[in-house]
Amino acid sequence: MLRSPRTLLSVTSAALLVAGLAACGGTTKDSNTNAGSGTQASAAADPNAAIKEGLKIAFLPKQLNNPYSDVETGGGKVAVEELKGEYKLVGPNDASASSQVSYINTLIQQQQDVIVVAANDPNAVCPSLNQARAAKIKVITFDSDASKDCRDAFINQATTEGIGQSLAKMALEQAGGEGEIAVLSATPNATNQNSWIEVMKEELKKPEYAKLKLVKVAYGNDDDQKSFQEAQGLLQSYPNLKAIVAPTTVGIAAAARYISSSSYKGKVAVTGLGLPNQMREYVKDDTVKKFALWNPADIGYLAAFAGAAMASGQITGAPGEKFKAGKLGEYTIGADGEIVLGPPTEFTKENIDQFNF
Ligand code: RAM
Repeated sequence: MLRSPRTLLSVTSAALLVAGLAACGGTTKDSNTNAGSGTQASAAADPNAAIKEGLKIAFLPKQLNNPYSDVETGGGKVAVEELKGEYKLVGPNDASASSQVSYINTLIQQQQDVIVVAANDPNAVCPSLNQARAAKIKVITFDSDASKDCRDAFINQATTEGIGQSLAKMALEQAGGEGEIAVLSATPNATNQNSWIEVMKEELKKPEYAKLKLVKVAYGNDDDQKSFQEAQGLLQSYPNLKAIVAPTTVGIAAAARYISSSSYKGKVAVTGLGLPNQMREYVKDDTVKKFALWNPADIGYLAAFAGAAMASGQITGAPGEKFKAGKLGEYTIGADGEIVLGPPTEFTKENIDQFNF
């Protein structure tokens, strides 16, 4: 969750704010406001309701051409098959703020039962998502949340605090306890990365981080080439950099590729969040000592089960409600409609070969 203070706004001014932000093409960390009053729980939940067959469950990740999204939605597909539903996958080829809006509008026309979306911007998607909800479509965010007032539940990969703290800790270890570090993030609008970076910055205020200096947050937009160039640019601007922390699978892979073939190999650490299959060669050639991630397939799987439970009336998104998520077991909805998958895994040379995603 973003930690920015909640602003109390009337419904009308909140709507105007959302419309205004959408019009200007997106929301960056500082302009985001969670103007909603929380999850809309309409009818009462019936925990004994049977899961409906034939539910139309559509996945809309941040972007299609990202190996992370493939693994994530692959897990969703498996779940939809187990649920005897109809799986659909749509999405843009870039993660820019408003790139998902037209897809949401089409999904509404198609009368999907559930839209599972990783928001590229917390507010740009809101008017369309609320139209979907008005059309009785359940909206589940996963991976990257939308503003709370335009979705029914959020599948968070791990706690936001846990991810931010782990990024800070890995940076400290990898930088050898002191010196300059830089963040190489995804897009400037991404809800997930922005909330992790915010937690990271809070962590860096603690005494044990006193000798670590965050000199720059760069954005590779989850585009491989741009991320590579940004990594290169960071070293040109900050030749004394001790570590690049990339809280994005695209960014960390591009940064590792750059460092591994440069004179900075062995001098500049790369850490953050990555896919074991993309990172294996850089762990084995010693460019990367440690990084972290959850299993993206499980997020997609859990999101499909949450969506089906909601579309069947078992849950409404209210805190305390429980539902069963197939092989993952039972989950309880937390504050603000958030469902946490579980703790992330740390990968090193010792364990990386046990993972295949
Ligand atoms: C990228 C995307 C995604 C994020 C992972 C860690 O693939 O930005 O949203 O969760 O990295």
